[in-house]
Amino acid sequence: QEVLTPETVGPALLEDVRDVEVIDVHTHLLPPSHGKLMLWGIDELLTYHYLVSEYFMVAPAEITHELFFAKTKLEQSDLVWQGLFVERSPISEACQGVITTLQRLGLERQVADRDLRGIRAWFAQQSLDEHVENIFRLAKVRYAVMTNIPYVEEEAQHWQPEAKPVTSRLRKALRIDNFLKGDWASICEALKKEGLDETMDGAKEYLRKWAGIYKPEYMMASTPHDWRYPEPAAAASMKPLVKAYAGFGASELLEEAVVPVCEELSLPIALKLGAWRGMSPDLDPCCGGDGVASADVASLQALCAKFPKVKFLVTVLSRANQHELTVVCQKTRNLHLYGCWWYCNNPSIIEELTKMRTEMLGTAYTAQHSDCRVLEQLLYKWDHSRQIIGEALVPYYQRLLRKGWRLTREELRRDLQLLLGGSYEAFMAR
Ligand code: RAT
Ligand code: ZN
Repeated sequence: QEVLTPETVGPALLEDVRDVEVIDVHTHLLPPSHGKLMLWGIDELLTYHYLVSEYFMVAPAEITHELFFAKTKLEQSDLVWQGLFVERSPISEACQGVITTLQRLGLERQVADRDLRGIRAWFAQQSLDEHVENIFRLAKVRYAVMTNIPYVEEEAQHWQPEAKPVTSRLRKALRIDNFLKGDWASICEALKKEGLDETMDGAKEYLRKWAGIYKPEYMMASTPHDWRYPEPAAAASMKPLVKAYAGFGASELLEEAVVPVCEELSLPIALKLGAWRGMSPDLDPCCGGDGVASADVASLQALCAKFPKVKFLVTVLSRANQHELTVVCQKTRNLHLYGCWWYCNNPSIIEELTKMRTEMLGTAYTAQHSDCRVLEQLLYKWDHSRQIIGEALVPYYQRLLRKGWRLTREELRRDLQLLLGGSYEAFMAR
């Protein structure tokens, strides 16, 4: 039994945080059976929406958004490489991610030579199924949860009439943003396609049907940036006044369809608060057009309090919301906090959030999720986060040990496992 000291706990922690097998509770990865929807390889890495957004800040004026998005993936990737990796040093987080990924794949020489062709040649040699397994093994990710959207036709067709078996590395999640948005028109379209009634019962049947196909870990939605729960009285009372109004609003859909079906099937609801969708529509073709807004954390608290039998998972996009959210999480038994999302998935913010969360929640939260869209991003997103989370945690253990607390290496590993998947599984199983 290795007993740690204030001197040995730091190196031990940094080693163990690199080794621990994590659970990735939210990604956009899809299995190889989804064909071109499964993103992998250098050209997908270079055209990740974080990088395309960055590229437009330095792109020559004649490269309009229209022109760029009309190009092939290969041409787009050439432009991003030239603009962000050749003409300047790739110091941003998303750029560094590409370099970490290539280094982890043993492509240092090609990177040093700025040899994009050589990099492409390496990827072209990979056989996909092996490559998937290899990446999960290298990233030390036990499994990742996908984002499965039933009303996106080209995606849904891969599951019908029932889900095909996929690698045990990927689990499913039923994504239902249109319900939380109160987008009754788009829900009706989906109901029509499935031959279901355009009623609240039809909507419930639709959720049940897709939950039956996916057997998801949870239902997930990102809420509109101005989401309020309960809906302000003014908005609700307007509805009967609108003569042609025949649909349901966000709160009704949540209370009368989503929550009852989740209760019935014992499914948690994972929420993502604070994305300001379509802030910069020019970038929407690459998924990069969204901004961030401070969300109403009190609405989340009200929702959890109103439905104590439903489990909620939550992450927020705005740094400004993080402190109040952490307090709400500490007080709310049916709520679990996960990850540093998107604009918060930057080293300086991960460090700050990990410290604050540890100080208030101990190990009862999930320190990170990757949100990967491209397979190989698992390498960099997890490498970077492991390092930062590890460094952020060291002082807490040193302080504890200086007080005479006896800590074994095994106990340290247990804690790291809790923070990177164990607490999630415990919450889900409770
Ligand atoms: O981080 C992202 O890739 C975003 O585009 C969103 O998809 C976000 O993660 C989400 O799940 O809504
Ligand atoms: Zn996401």
